[in-house]
Amino acid sequence: MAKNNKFKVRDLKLAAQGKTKIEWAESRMPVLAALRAKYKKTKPFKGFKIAGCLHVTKETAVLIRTFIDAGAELSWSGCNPLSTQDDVAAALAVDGVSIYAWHGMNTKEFYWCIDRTLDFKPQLTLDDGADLIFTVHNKYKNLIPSIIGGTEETTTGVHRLRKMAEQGALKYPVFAVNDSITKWDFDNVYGTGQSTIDGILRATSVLIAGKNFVVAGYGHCGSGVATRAKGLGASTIATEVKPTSALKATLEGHRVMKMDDAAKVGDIFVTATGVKDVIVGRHFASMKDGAIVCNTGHYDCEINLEDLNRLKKSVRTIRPNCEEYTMKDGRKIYILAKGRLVNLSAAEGHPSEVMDMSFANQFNAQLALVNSYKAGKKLSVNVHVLPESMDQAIAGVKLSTMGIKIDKLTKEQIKYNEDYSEGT
Ligand code: XFA
Repeated sequence: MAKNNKFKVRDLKLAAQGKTKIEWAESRMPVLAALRAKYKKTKPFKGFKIAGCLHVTKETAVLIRTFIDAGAELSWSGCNPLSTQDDVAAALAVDGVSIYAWHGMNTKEFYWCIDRTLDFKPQLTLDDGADLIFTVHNKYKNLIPSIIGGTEETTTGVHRLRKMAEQGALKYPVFAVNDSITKWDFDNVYGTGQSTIDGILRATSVLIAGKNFVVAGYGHCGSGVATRAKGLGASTIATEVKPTSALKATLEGHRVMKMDDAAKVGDIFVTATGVKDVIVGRHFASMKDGAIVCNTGHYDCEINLEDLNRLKKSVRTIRPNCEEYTMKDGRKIYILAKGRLVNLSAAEGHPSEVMDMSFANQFNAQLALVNSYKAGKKLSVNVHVLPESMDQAIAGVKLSTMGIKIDKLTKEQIKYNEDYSEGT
């Protein structure tokens, strides 16, 4: 590849280390590898420019390489100043990718980077959090006529885009990658499930078996965490506000109770609700000596640390991401990662195997945009979801790379199903 790429990264000397990391992720992302092999010859993205605004991690680097092999031209920035892996960014820059990302950049720099990725007039945008789409809509309206469409990775981004579409403010079609089953279900249940346990273990190294493990919120993330904790031998307790979720937790073998009651018996607490003040002063006041408390929900306000600070006598750091609060009555309570997402702060977020499927959806969504453009079929200016058949295709490839074979419906079975649904 001709290396006329523009970039701004922290330190190019980190490139070799970044390359090793990317290769490791690559070996764990078989669905992207399959897409790469499939489109390497036909290059469906040839002549198309994609601007991306997505966490610059080793997994994203594998997605970037997949797009490049499929013929795309790219320009990339990170979508969060703290998620950029500087060694990965360096490896991409050395590899010829136009990339603007470094760890710890400020807000002004963040938008400067987005602006640079728009300099090359992309026809496609790829987002995590919709900042790129917003920037195009607010600042670079002139680009809109030549933009085919965009894709969005997260719940928050999709939510913002749907609001925009409702108000008629959205000016080009967008695929909500987040809404694919192979994205959000697997991210939340298996990604968050494992990485949360990973974070707790790295921060504390406690034995999970035999502990009363309290999970606040039995949504997809909470159920993933609870299932893993149970698998490690914990006695699991879920707290909920929604009857159907509470019932589900009960039937899946977890005890369900109010937080006021769970607070008295829990050894380890994980919040995964998305709302604030899940664990507050009165809960800290009734906790057992030695209780460990952490959060894996979207916000860092699920645990009320102001309340805890009022109840404490002293605080000290025990190990990275583990702070010991000594209460006025002498009990000790341990807070992990200052109440921020423990799976990101104390562990490494979603494993590559999980990102593999999320990013295969990103790839398919971008490809769907290009294919509809080539076919002369204009997608309506709205937030679209990928067809279920694409979810099934991704899951199918994942299974086959795992060496797992499944059954196929026979012609007779298909006919039976069709007759049945017609009500005959
Ligand atoms: C960092 C991600 C965020 C990293 C990057 C470096 C390291 C660890 C911050 C992120 C997201 Cl906000 O990645 C993790 Cl050392 N991810 C996604 C991710 N999680 N998300 C857990 O791993 C999903 C999510 C989150 C946090 C949805 C809604 C709100 C918060 C990007 C990524 N992860 C794989 C990293 N493997 C090293 O590529």
